[in-house]
Amino acid sequence: MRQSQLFLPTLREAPSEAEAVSHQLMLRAGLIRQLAAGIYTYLPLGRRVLRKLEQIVREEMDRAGAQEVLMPAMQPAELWRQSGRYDIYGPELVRLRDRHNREFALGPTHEEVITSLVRGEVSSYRQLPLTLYQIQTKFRDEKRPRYGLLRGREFMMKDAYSFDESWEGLHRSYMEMYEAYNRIFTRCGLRYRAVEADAGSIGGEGGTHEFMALADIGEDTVAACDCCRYAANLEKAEYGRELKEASGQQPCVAELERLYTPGMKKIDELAPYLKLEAKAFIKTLIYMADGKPTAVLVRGDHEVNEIKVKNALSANVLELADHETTERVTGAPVGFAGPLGLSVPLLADDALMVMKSGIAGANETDYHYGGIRPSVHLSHAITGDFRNAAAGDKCPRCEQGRLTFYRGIEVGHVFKLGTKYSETLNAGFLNASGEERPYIMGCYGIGVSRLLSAVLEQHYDSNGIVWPDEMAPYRVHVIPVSAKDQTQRDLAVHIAARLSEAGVETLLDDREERPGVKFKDADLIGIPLRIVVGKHAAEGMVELKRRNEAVAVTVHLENAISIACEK
Ligand code: 9G3
Repeated sequence: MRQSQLFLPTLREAPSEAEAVSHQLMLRAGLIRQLAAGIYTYLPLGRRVLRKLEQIVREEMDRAGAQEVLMPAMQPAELWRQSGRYDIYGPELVRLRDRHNREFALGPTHEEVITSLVRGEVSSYRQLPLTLYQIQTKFRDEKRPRYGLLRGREFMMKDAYSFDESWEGLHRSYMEMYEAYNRIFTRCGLRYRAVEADAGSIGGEGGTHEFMALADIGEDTVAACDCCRYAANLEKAEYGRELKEASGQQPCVAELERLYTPGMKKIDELAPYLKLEAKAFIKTLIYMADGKPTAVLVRGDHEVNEIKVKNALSANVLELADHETTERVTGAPVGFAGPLGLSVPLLADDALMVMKSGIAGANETDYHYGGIRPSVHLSHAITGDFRNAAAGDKCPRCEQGRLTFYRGIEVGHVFKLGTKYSETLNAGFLNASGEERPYIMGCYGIGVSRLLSAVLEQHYDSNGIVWPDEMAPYRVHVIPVSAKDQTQRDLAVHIAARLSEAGVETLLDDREERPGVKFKDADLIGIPLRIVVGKHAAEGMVELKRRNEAVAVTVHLENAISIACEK
């Protein structure tokens, strides 16, 4: 491809609204342009890379025995009503009416569609197992689309669905997909962890795994053991129980002593003021669980895990109470809320209940109580695991290692659905004994466009993108140094022609630009191998440089061509 013809609008600077590195690089390297918030056009270079990604996904899905289909984006609302999901999803589900005023949704995912398709065609156990997949545009009207393709409103997803006659069959289909995901992310050159996204391990009923690309921009937190392979989304991470009281000094205050703490609302103000660590405090948070005020108590250095609280209360909606509700329930402003004397249910985390004594708000402005002994003063509380795992906690699996935290970008998510959709959509088959049975299903997603951003978050340097070989838009970048020197231009054209004939994807920088501009652009778009045709062109000598190496070597053009043709 001649770069003078290529629609490649590079930018010197990234627009200020691009915060994520991958977003900045995609705009500067002319991969995408925004049409509207969370909605992007892929320019030629971006389309080439996205296609490379799709191809890796396709090859591994096919290798795993899945078959590619392509489903519509327009989905009849009736299907979503049958599955009971039409009213669960709010503004995130893009809804429209056709010319006959019939209701549709633009597909955010395709469980209903694929199940209704298979329902009509697969009626015997002999036709199972069956795994179908597609690579297709999804629509989710995100409240806050951001970071370019990392969180878009229209994005490319590979979604696969497996149909089995039994749970054992599902475990096999699930493992096939799990291993295919490992191959895909490895081929993309991605640093990632497969994390347990809920307590069940891969063998348990239900259960899901998320594939997290390690990147500081990631919105998820992964708790991983520094000793065994345990890793979990922080939302669901467990930890080894510290059976004894946390070590550290005991606050030297009398039982239930009132402490004057003027204006001290936060533990990180109180702790230095009282010369104590955060773990000596009791944090009291007032939540509304399905509209009912509930106090949740955790140790001062821990965070409430709202999913665990929600599950413990079997609440549909759980949210922090607003300030006036907190004041009404506790009689004091937020920073002075405490557990004593409350008339609402108390949930106390296990780690708090083993404290010998703690300090908490006195439910009175500017006052705290010291010397609270949870086993005595909070004996009426509902106790349980209500906190997030914390860095340094014991590993819940091997009990030797300690948990460390990473930020992650969820690029893949695999689920054991069981009969969740086959029952509501009345979709099943006749088993060997002629009995009606619902399909046992799994579903498997990869955010293909998000994966592109995740790879970029891990593959750049101060000069721009450094593509992994399998993802690069071109394999070789041929650059004549002087646009004026006919010898250099001719040799560059010759080399590019030889490589193209050999089937090597090649970009020839034939622009009338100064060398500095050419090399800056070459570094920015990050093609893995560069052949520079400079002052030694007359002797047939060229310079070879890999994008991820600093040093360049001078070789004869025939050597350069054979190196570039190596698979
Ligand atoms: C919706 C909307 C947003 C959604 C969903 C439905 C996420 C929804 C979960 C999944 C599960 C799996 C198959 C591929 C892998 C993920 N956001 N999910 O169901 F209506 Cl607006 O999509 N689906």
